[in-house]
Amino acid sequence: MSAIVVLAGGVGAARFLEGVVQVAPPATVTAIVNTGDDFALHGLMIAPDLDIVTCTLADLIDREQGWGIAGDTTACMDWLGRLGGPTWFKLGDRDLALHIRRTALLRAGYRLSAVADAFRQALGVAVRILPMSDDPAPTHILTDAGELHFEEYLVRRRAQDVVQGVRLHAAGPALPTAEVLAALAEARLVLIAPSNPVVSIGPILALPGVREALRACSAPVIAVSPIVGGAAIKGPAVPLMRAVAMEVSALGIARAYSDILDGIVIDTVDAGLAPAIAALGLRVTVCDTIMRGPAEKAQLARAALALGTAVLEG
Ligand code: FO1
Repeated sequence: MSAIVVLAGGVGAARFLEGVVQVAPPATVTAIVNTGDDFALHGLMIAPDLDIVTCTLADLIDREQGWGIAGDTTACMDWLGRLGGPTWFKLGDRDLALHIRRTALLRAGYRLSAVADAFRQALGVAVRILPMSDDPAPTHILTDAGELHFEEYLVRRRAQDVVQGVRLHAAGPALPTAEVLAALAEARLVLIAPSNPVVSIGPILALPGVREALRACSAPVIAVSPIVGGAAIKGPAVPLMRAVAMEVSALGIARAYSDILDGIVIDTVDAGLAPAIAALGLRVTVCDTIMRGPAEKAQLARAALALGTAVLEG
């Protein structure tokens, strides 16, 4: 049974989870991971956020990039390019093994949830890793250059296009898995990682029943703001938040989640926003939220857990 459930995107969430597993037994932690970034390339099923979370917790990640496998080689990618294949999304040789194996298992009829569980076990990760859905749920970005898959917008076109809107679950209706809904119902604490609220957490919350499950669950729901001093710690949160009329601040994050949230952890540079957040009826912890190394990751996780305990104690 899971004590702590973390809603997770990619790099920021993976780093936060590294903190959570320092302050809580890893086997009591469940990550519900965004699959809106998933896409097919070279005929392979790529699941960036699942792989980033799994490989970070397995201590295999390329720490400089935050994605890909440390020390990976590029022989296959070099040859794919030579043969006229797309090379804009860098897939190392070892990384490719994940996509080849995932594709084979999915084609053999396994659910994405079963594949994610097999991978985390094979790589020695004790945290339970749940894809938010087994259904395709791609995130599309509406831009002045047309409608693009999120990875095309972010990586291929380097987030240069003017964002006009965001289309979640662009392939049609997607459902949360039974495991996701059960984890939320059984949670003792739900944490929303410092991930992009629009394209990382947004796709999870937009699944039918998830917001309702979070409102109904007895566990405190605590977010960590990914916006510090009006800027994103990483990635294109600013244009994406603006495109969906979200204020780019820790207050904007609190407002976006206010129907499901009990408390939020914000950075010391945003201390001035605490009274306005408290006025929404939320508890606020103000602390350093920049995760420079293991100690800061643990400190941030501890702050989120302590806020959850404070909410429970009233
Ligand atoms: N991000 C990039 O900016 N460029 C890449 O070539 C790239 C390759 C890649 C391969 C595997 C993987 O799991 C992630 C990868 N990412 C790459 C990261 C990814 O595009 C995003 O950071 C996430 O989707 C956002 O969470």
